[in-house]
Amino acid sequence: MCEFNHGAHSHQTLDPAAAEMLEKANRENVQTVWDRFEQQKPQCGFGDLGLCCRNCLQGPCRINPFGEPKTAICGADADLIVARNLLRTIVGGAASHADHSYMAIHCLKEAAEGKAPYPLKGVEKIQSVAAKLGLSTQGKTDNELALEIAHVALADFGSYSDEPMKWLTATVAPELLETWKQLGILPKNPDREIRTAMHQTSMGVDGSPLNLLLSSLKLGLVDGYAGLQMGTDVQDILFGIPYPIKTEANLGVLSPDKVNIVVHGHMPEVSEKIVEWAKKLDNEAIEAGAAGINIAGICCSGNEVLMRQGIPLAGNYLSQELAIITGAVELMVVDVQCFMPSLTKVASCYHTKVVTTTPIGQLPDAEHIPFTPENADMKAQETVRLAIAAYAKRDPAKVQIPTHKSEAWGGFSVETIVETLAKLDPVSPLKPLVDNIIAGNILGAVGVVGCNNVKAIQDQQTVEMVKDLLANNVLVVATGCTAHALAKYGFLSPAGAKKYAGSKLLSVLTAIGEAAGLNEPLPPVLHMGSCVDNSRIGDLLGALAGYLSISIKDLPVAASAPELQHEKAVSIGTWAVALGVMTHVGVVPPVLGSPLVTKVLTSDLEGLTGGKFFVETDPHLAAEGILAHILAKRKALGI
Ligand code: BF8
Ligand code: SF4
Repeated sequence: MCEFNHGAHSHQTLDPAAAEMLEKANRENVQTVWDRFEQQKPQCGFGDLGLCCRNCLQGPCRINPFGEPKTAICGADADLIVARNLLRTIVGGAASHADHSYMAIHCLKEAAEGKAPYPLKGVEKIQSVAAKLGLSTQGKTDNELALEIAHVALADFGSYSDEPMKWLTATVAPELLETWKQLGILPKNPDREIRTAMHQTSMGVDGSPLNLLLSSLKLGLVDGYAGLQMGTDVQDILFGIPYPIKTEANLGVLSPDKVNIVVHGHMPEVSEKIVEWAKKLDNEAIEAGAAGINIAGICCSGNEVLMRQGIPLAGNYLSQELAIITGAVELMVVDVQCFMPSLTKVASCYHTKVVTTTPIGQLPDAEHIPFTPENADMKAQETVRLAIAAYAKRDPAKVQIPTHKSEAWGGFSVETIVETLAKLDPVSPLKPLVDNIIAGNILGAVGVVGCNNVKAIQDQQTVEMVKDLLANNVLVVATGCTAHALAKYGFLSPAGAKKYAGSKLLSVLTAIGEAAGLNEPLPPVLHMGSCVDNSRIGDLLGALAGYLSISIKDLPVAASAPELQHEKAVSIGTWAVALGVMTHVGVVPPVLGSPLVTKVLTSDLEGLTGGKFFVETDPHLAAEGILAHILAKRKALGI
């Protein structure tokens, strides 16, 4: 594995720390995701266009976009194959998010019943979620109420009625519900919708591309409410509502003299316990000759512990192998989603231990330490002690930690944003924000979210596009690996406001920052959390639309995933367009093989929900398109 002969090709990253580690990987003959991408070239054109089907054993079938065959063995054409594949992609994303939130609900139930060692830290959230769900709170303890909330969530997963999901109907405005009802896309039990969509896309069932596209919207709503919304609500109850907190980002956060543990994946049930026990076992690390224990985060686990604990970010999706290549990571603990199967191979070149923790997320050469809500304390101790033991095996000759790191603020929950704005107007906190939008000081707002994708230069599309948006006085909120990307270049810091924000936006950020007692402007990009926390952006949009008595689709806002890679990013995007938000994607999804599907997604959809996809791989043109959209929405509002 450490004998990989790198050819002469340039690595594609904007991040100087990543570039430094890629040179190290070259010297040490370690293969990375960029090398494997090169080996995959040229990627299959049929797959790229969405024109390959393997849904039955007569296949694989391919449609030739330039001639024959125009139909597959069973008679499916390009439109059908692309629409079926798209729905299966969205099912993959929705299933990942729904399963993630189900695990959190299970943990909440065990915790509320006193069977799992998680004190419920989000007491205010218990009250607000109970109110949203219409639960009576009188005479109930926090634990009793939390248990009732867990049961409402579980009832959605166990429902056999034809009623739409309770969590959805309790969250969104009646007017949106009506739109979705008219379209026939209100999801029932999320597990059932996932099953039905797999059935619908199997050989010889749905032959209607348009019907499949409507189901795609429905599965987008499964993602939005059984995944994102439920996940965030439940995680806030368990671990607390995030509040602004300062930290640092990029590989420079790794410590030269401490035991470095990297948390990676998505489940705060695991990462929070690692943080807790790392603090408690710090002395053992000192006894082992280290200066203590340092935790850093990759991907969404990083975002989760950043928001609530101020843990620094080591890097986003494409940097996960590079963290190990520093030679300074004793242990990387993963749970579910977005960890590369290559991690153990990279780790085998160093002293790094890789620990898997869930029954469905195992790696053959990793140490498997199965976490459950009940045993989490024990398993977290075991994991942290494994890291301490690994410290003795660190090879100083192989250690090279890049110096790059930037100040980054995280933890901008909706609760925090409203509380901060209340310093300006205690009676009507959203008023100052809306007034500034109306006055044009804030031109609009964009949620920039999603991943890295090895097809794009790491972080570049995100950074270039966000620079253009901020310069044009557009406020940006970010989640997921995009938040990491922006953190690395200073966008999540007050200094970033002075550097990147247009003058009008800067004056608003400064006024809010001063009112909040910061003596500095707010960061121009507000870090709203992990990918499930995109629900927070949905909540904020709902609140703004409600305040103005208009629909979300009429707001001067947009969403963007400049470097998406995961199925989850596609399902989140589909939820966003169902909400009525124009959603930019900077990597072309595999739909271009069907002119019909492409047209529906990028144009016709607007007539149904108000939202649509906007595909643009050039970051400056993407920003232009988004700005034009925001200006058109402003014009329609008469502002
Ligand atoms: O759920 S942004 S690469 S880590 S999928 Fe994955 Fe994409 Fe990162 Fe978080 Ni979201
Ligand atoms: Fe081919 Fe149809 Fe089977 Fe797909 S379902 S592999 S298009 S025969």
